[in-house]
Amino acid sequence: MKALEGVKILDFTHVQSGPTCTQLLAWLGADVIKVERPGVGDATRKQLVDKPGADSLYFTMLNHNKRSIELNSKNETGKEVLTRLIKACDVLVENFAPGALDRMGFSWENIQRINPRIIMASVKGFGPGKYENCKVYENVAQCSGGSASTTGFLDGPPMITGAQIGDSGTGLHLALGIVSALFQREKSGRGQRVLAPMQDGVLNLCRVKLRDQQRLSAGPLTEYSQFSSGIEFGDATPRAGNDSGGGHPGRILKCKGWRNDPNAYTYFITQTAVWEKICDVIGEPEWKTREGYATPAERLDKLDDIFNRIEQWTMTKTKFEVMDICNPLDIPVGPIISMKEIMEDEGLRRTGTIVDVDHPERGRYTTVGCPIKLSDSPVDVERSPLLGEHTREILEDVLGYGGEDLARVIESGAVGEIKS
Ligand code: CAO
Repeated sequence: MKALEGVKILDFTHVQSGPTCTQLLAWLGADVIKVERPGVGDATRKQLVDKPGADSLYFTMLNHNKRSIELNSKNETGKEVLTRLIKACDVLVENFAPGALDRMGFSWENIQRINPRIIMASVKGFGPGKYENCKVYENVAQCSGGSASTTGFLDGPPMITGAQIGDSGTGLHLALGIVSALFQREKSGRGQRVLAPMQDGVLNLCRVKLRDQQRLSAGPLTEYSQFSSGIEFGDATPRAGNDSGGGHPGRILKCKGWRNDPNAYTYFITQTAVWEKICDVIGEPEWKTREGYATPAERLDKLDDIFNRIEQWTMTKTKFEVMDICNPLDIPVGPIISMKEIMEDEGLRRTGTIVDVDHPERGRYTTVGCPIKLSDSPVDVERSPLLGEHTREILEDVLGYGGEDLARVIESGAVGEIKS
C-alpha cells in the first residue's frame, strides 16, 4: 500500500519543472501516465546525451516510476484518446507554454466539462499579469523571483544557483497543491485548478531576502559581511556572498588541502550558544571575556577578523576533521560535499536517497531517489519508461480499447508505433 495508491495522473509535462512533480507523485504511489509526442517524446530524452542512442540522464533522472504513452493530441483520434484519459484520471499535470493546451482544444472549461472531478495542475513561468504569456526556463525564474539579485558576491554580477529552485522547486510547490486539492475533493466532490508560477515559487524560497529588504529601512543589515567591511548599503537587498541568512553569522572557510581541492572548505557558524567553545577550539580563550568579543552585538563589526582567525584554524584541518571536532561540541559546521562524494556516500545510499537503477538502453546509472520518507509508504525507484513503452497497455487496460476500436486507433497514427 502506497500513500497515493489508486490516484491516476495524466502527466502532460516535459523538461524539468513538471516532471519533478509527477515523479514525486509516482514515488508516493500514484499511477503516472506520461503523454508524449509520437516519435519525439519529451525533448530531454535527447538533450545532453552521454550515451548515443539511449535516453539521456536528464530524462531518466526526472521520469522514474512512470508509464509512457505516445499520443498526438492534435489530431482527431488523438483528441478522442486524450478525452478518454481525462475521464479516467484524477489529475492532469502540464507545463506547456501558456495557451498550448487551449490551442489543442483542451481549455480548463472543456477539461472540467469532460471530468468535473479532475484536478488540473499547471506550472507557468509567471502568474496572471503582464508576463503571463512568456516562456520561462530555470534561470529566467531565478532572475525574476529575486534569487539572482541576492546571490553572488557584492563586487560581482548577479548569480544563478546550482539548486534548480525554479524548476524542481516549483515542481515541489505544485505537488503540494495537487495533494491538497485531492484532499479537498474528498469533501467537495469537485476538482479544481492548481497553478504554481515559477516566479512565485522562487520568491517563496527567497522569502528571507524580502525580509531583509524591509529591514533595510531600519538601518544597515549588521549580520552581512558588508557591514563589518564598512561598505554602505544601497536601497535593495544586496548580494551576501556566503553570509548566513539567519541570526548567527556564518562563512565558508578554507580547510587543509584547499589549494588543490576546490571543495576543501567548510561552512562555519558562530552560533551564540557555543561562542565560548569556538574560542577554546581555535585557541583564543581570552575572546570569551575580552571587551568587543564577548557578545554577538559587539562582534558584528569584527566579523571579518573573527572569521579570518577561525580560518587560520580550519586550514590546519581537513573539512571532515573540522566536522569531527566541532560536532561533539555542538558547533554547527558543514563540509562542502562534492557531487563525487555524494555519489559515494554510504549513508545516502542506505536511506535510498542515492540509488543505482538498471536501464535497458544505458545500463546501470546512479540517481537521486525520493527525498521524502514516509514510514508507511516505502519507495522503490523504477527506471524511466522508454518512449511509448506502455502505449498498448494504457489503451487496453486503462481506457478499455479492444478489437476493431483498438486497431482503428493504432492505424490512425495517433499513438505512434506500437512497441509490444
Ligand atoms: N501532441 C501534439 N502536440 C504536442 C504534444 C503532443 N503529445 N505535446 C506537446 N505538443 C505541442 C504543444 O501543443 C505546442 O504546440 P503549439 O506551440 O502549436 O501550441 C508545442 O508542442 C510546443 O510546446 P511548448 O511551447 O510547451 O514547448 P517549447 O519547447 O516551445 O517550450 C517551455 C518549452 C518549457 C519554455 C514552455 O513549455 C514553457 O514555458 N512552459 C511553462 C514554464 C515551464 O514549465 N518552464 C520550465 C521548463 S523546465 O526548465
